[in-house]
Amino acid sequence: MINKLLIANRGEIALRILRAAKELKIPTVAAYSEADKDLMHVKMADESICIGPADSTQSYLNIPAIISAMELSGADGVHPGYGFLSENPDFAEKVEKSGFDFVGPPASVIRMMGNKISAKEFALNSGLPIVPGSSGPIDQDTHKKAEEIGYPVIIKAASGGGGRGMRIVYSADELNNAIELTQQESAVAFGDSTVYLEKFLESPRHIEVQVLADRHGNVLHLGDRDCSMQRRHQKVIEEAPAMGIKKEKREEIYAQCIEACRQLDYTSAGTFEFLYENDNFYFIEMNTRIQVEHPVTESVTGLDLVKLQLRIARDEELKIKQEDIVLKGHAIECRINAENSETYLPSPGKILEYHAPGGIGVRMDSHLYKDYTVPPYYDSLIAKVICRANDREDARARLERALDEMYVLGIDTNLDMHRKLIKDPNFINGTFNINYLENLNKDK
Ligand code: MV4
Repeated sequence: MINKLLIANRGEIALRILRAAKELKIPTVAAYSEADKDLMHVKMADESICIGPADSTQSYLNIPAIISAMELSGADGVHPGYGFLSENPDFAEKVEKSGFDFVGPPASVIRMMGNKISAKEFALNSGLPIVPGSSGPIDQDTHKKAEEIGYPVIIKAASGGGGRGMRIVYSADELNNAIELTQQESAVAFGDSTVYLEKFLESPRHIEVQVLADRHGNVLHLGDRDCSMQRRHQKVIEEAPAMGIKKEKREEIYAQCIEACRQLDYTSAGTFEFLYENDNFYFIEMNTRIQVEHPVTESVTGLDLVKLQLRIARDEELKIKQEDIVLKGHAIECRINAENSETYLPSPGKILEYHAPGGIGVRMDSHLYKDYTVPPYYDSLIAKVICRANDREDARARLERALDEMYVLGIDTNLDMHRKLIKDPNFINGTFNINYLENLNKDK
């Protein structure tokens, strides 16, 4: 039911969750680490409880500490946000078994999607298009399979994801060595040496489909996003909808995602991730959490995804039908990080002065305030600036204006990088893929 919600996260997403809970009149408990007592949402929550030291393994990743915080505060629901425990099936299971509500899909679904081989196998069986490759873990037939699909191929860890545990192989003589190295690395990193093989797509876009499902069998898609503008597996700019995809192609992939959700008994918000190349979608992973970039989808649908997640977790039935969801205009998000513009290293410290952009069509999700000190222990995301307008160029121009208004003094940020990037002719024209930003930085 959720009569009191524990927020098991920090930063902008914790504030985002707090705002949604407030609108639903759900009392909140902020679970925070020793380094985070000054966070905006900790001050704003009805209650707060310290769950451990700054080191996230002892606080935001500490399952017993979070369960205890629920018991001590009387919270009966928990929102994990993104990162940390959001896709940890053991945590979701523990919450379920304690009789509490986990804001997300069932633990069993999180577990299945956490294994990339079982996720792919499920996707294949449900009718989603997948990247050609080994059906299941690597075996004696792998060399034959690699010849068949053609080099380059990629070896991926079954327990990897988000860019960790992968190796590209350009020719047959490198294959065995690459398999062995990836297996060794995966064993160390994930405690699971299982790897699989796929055709390596050399210049795809990263396109994802947002879905939402309640506990009464209603499943909706909320359109797509392009997240190709990234470096080192960190998304930098995201937008909705993705440019230049034919209507029929879109409708086809949406229908396949909805069918997959039905077969999974999926609930809550989720995202199907695809590589997109030569007008074809290839499923790679499913994210079973709310994502950083959800505001671009909120901006074009007018829906509050976090509020809907909470309503779903309270067993409410979705009132909106698919035909009620009309995508309006275009939205673009810039991720503002506290980082050094040359080294990309985190740049924590005290915010001396600060101005948030505003005006029509501008949204800023941020926990920053003047005199707040960004701690060095966590992700360097300090703000998301999202602009919506009736078309992409107007949204882009609005973002250009909004970024010019914004300033953060006292720490280094990537604001200047964003100001440049959104004026880049290839960004303006939409001629970019997942390699674009990485290659742009190489030229410097
Ligand atoms: C790939 C690929 C090319 N071909 N798989 C990286 C993260 C993980 N989610 C999957 N990833 C990739 N899988 C095949 N068969 C290229 C990537 C990839 C990537 C994907 C999405 C967004 C950014 C990326 C950056 C580098 C590599």
